[in-house]
Amino acid sequence: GLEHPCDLIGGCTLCNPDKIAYIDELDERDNVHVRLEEKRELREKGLIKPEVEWFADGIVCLNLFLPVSEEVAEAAGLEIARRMGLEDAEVIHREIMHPAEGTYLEIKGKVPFAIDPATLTIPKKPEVLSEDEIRNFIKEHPMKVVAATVGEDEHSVGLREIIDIKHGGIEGFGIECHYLGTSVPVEKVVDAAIEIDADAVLISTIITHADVHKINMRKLHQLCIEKGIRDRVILVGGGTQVTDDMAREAGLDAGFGRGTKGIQVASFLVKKMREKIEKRGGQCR
Ligand code: B12
Repeated sequence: GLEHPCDLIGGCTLCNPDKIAYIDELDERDNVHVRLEEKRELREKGLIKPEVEWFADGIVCLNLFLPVSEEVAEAAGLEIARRMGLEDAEVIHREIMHPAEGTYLEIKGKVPFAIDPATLTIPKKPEVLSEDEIRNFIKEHPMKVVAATVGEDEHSVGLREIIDIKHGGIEGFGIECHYLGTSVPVEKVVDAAIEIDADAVLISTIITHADVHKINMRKLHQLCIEKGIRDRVILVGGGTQVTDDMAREAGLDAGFGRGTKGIQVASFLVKKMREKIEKRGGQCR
């Protein structure tokens, strides 16, 4: 069979851009051939530059609010854009919020540089297990988790997304979740984990003033050691400013930040549980 329908004609213009027949333009200084030549290096080396009108024209848009009148805001906005290194900056939209508040501006300008993707540190896409694989594992090895937002953190939405069945959370895979609520002291979370004999503890900590997220994660790890349950429970932290490296440094088994999906957390719990079972020679506990 054919892999692509266009294989029959030696590839379409998307598969083989050389097939594109450009219409000759009359202006000898500004035509498609000149423009393509200017950007040849970018195309050949796969460099990245923002674009709006033309390929790699470098155009970016800046949104800013300045607490001053419209005229002052416009002049200040253009100066800010200039100092940020934007070329050909112009104000493309202005909106007076309330005269007592200030002015919202949108500024368009160009960045003169391109980014070589080879120089970037690109985070690995988290590997997730299939829904069936997770559900089957949980059926054979039922898991219980305790979850709470800790310290003085009232931000419950993120953690609920990770747990709730209606948001594709871990409950949906058959994991039994005991949600303790918001602003729960870490001590209480650990007591609850002991009481229900939990396999994992999930804490959320979004408020991060004075590194309180790191302090709470470390406290959870330490308390579990003190109470003699650290080798039994999987500890997971999450929140907008939490990263996997940071959580592991604080003694937890994993950390999840902005944009996490329930299936990523369920996959991690299953993989970690499998590791534990293997270490115990096939025993769950
Ligand atoms: C809604 C909200 C509130 C609501 C919370 C209501 C509720 N029931 O949750 C209310 C009005 C109560 C609130 C109050 C405050 N808030 Co507020 N709030 C927000 C807001 C707008 C959205 C947060 C949210 O729900 N995001 C959506 C969810 C889905 O995303 P998420 O939380 O990041 O969660 C995801 C991941 O982080 C991860 N995750 C999160 N937790 C966990 C846990 C585990 C185990 C795992 C695996 C993953 C995980 O998975 C989630 C899904 O992808 C943010 C700004 C923003 N846009 O982010 C500010 C924000 C979080 N708040 C902030 C602040 C400062 C406050 C207040 C201190 C304000 C004040 N001075 O009173 C108070 C603090 C109250 C308190 N004691 O906690 C700051 C925090 C700054 C900081 N970095 O420390 C933010 C960032 C706003 C800002 N830019 O200043 N807030």
